[in-house]
Amino acid sequence: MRNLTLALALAALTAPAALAQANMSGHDMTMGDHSAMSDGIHAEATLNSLSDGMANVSHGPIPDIGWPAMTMDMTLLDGAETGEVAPGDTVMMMLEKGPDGMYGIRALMPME
Ligand SMILES: [Cu+2]
Repeated sequence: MRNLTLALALAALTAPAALAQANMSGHDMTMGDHSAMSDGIHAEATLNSLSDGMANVSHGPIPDIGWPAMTMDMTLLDGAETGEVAPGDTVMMMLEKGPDGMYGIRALMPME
């Protein structure tokens, strides 16, 4: 009986440490994912028009990738999410490099 109590006490002591370690590795993975996604750029823009595979946007400077403010056509990447925005909206653009190495739109989200 005494051994069982000791075993339970040990389990209670070591469990939180195991949990903490799991959290730590989870955190590390999140950090790793984030740096792996450093190609993902967010920028605010006005959506001027939206057509199949293309969006025309007016965006401010995007220092992350060295772009000045401009109005431009941008490719919509395969499977880009644009369902909740319409021309005239102020949007948050999520940009990623496409297969051609050029930045394209991964998603357009309405600005709150
Ligand atoms: Cu531009």
